[in-house]
Amino acid sequence: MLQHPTLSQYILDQERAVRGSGEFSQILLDIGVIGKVISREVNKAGLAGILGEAGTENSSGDSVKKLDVLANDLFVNYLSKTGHFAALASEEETDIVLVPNGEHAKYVIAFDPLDGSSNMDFNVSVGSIFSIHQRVTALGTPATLQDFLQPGSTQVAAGYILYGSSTMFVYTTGHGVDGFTLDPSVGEWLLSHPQMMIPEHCDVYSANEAYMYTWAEQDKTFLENFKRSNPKATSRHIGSLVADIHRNVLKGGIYFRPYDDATKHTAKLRLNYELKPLAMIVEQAGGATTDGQQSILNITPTELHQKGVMVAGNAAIVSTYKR
Ligand code: AFP
Repeated sequence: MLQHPTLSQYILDQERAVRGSGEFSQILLDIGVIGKVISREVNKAGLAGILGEAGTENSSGDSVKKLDVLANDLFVNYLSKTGHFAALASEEETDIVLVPNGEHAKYVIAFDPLDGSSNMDFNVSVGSIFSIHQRVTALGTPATLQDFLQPGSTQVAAGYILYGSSTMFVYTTGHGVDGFTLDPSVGEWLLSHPQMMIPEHCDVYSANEAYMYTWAEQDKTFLENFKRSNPKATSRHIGSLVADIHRNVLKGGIYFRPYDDATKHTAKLRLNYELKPLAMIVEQAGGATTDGQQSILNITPTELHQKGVMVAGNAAIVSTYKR
């Protein structure tokens, strides 16, 4: 039955090849467990109206948590108990969360537990995103905000779980990008997309063109040039970042999110939870990312919840975007 290696077989093989300690394998397996639980909850979200509205009580009198709250609680509670992390940062939490007795743990993790959750009610794909760094503060002391203010280039692993028509776990540890599909019948992640690479051919662009009227002139020109120079250019924008990036990595495409309002420099996407990890995936899959001046991976955040812009996808096209 299992022609494809499972996540644990694959990770343990990789770990043996580099004679690792096994700690990293365990971290990825833990994230895989969280992904399976969220996948189960997302799949029955449509039943919320039958079993009880989120935020209320279900027919059995149990309170039904909103899915983004549930996903956040799961990430925080599960990862706090693994012993691998000194602190966590979530898109849903105001400040970093120190792990009790985590002073001797080597890593910190930032995550967006359920990105695109405003799409949930309409059965549109959503995703969880994570970014892992080694601490810069001394082992034996509590982690601090400083541990999260590191550029994406120092991430030791990053990835996402996409809850779509099937559930996929896609990650990189800096040696390419591997994708696993959840076989719900046996509850296993199976290696379905080894060493994902962005195809060279690129017809797709993903942009929320509703904001175009407030874009800078060069942003409008960039997109116009892309369309004009490619007669097959076509738009695919889901408005759920993980799904947009995933499709573009597999099919070839450009994700285009400049400042929504160029005069006010308003941006929506968060560096620590969305941009850094997804930029690592795109670049490890042979693509490129930029904010118009430098790779997204070279930006050092100065605030935990910092927002930014991103153009990501096929390297030849991304390299032509300047701001
Ligand atoms: P939500 O989690 O609030 O749905 O935001 C998701 C998101 O950050 C990202 O997944 C989308 O690509 C982006 O917002 C879409 O936002 P716009 O509707 O402003 O394009």
